[in-house]
Amino acid sequence: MIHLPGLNQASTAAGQVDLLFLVLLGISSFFVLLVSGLLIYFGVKYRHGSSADRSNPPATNNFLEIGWTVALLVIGLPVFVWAASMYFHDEVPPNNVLVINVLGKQWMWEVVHDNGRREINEIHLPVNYPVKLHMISQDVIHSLWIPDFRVKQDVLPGRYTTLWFEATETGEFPLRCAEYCGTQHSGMTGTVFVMEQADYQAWLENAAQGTSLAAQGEQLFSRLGCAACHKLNEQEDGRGPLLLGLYGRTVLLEDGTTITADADYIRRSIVDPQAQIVAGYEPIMPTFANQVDEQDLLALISYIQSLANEDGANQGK
Ligand code: HEC
Ligand SMILES: [Cu+2]
Repeated sequence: MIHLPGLNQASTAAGQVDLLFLVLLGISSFFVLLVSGLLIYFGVKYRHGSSADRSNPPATNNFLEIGWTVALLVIGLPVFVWAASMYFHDEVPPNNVLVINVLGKQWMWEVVHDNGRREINEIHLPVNYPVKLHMISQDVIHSLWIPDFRVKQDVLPGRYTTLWFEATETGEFPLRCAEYCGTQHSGMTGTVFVMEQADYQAWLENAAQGTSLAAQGEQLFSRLGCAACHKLNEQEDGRGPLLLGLYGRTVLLEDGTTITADADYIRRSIVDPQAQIVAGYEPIMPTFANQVDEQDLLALISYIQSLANEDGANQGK
């Protein structure tokens, strides 16, 4: 496979991205050469004082007009279809994906694994296994970029974005912020450690930190008094809806619309509960925006996600 200089091709997407990039570069170069070549040729041919024939300039040339329109269409559409299908592939992760949470803030990357292990400016992950980064910013817009994987995604305040990839080589790869985010933006760098799957498991379980994200969420859930309104079994009647099996379910809202209960919805339900009221309930839930930070929100979401519904089904993140 063709290689871009200075970069590894360390993910399943990298070869495709490079090929597309080189094809686009090739097409552009061809037209740059064609247009500038003609420019120089005509410049010389019709220069002041030359004996070129200027008597009968053509007003239209249908053959040329149709020719270059069709030719560009024939070149452009396949490139569009190709790039679009790559884009869809890069947007939709496979089902068995490993989720790793990433918080961007001025000026570092904070990484939280589901078992509670944390790291700063480092992401450890397994080779040959699909990984999805579940990301949010605590302040301004950042952008997580792993050049050797050819993947990049904005990290926004107030909304989760995701980025998935499958690393194909073990080793250390640079991690960058690709969105100017303040004075120390250029220092917002780190390292991705791609490990053999067994080594990764060992690394993950080696966490002395202990408590899983869901367990931290459970503690928060009782400390913040959520349980006063949200009961955890069908028998008890709470003032708020039952959260069992909420994750991934379709929720009917007071205004008649429906919404899928994903991480964004649950996050919004906690920081801005008045924005979307569940049908059949009073808008009495207070906002917790000043009592929780993004880490707490990840923990609460992870906890709610772990609450399977009655028949034990759980949609997964
Ligand atoms: C004063 C009672 C009360 C407290 C305390 C409370 N909630 Fe709620 N909550 C509600 C009510 C009522 C609703 C439904 C109306 C709405 O959407 O605001 C709701 C809705 C929700 C929803 C959306 C549920 C669905 O079925 O779509 C989530 C998620 C949620 N709350 C999480 C929490 C969490 C987490 C906490 C603690 C940090 C909490 N709530 C604290 C009353 C409460
Ligand atoms: Cu940044």
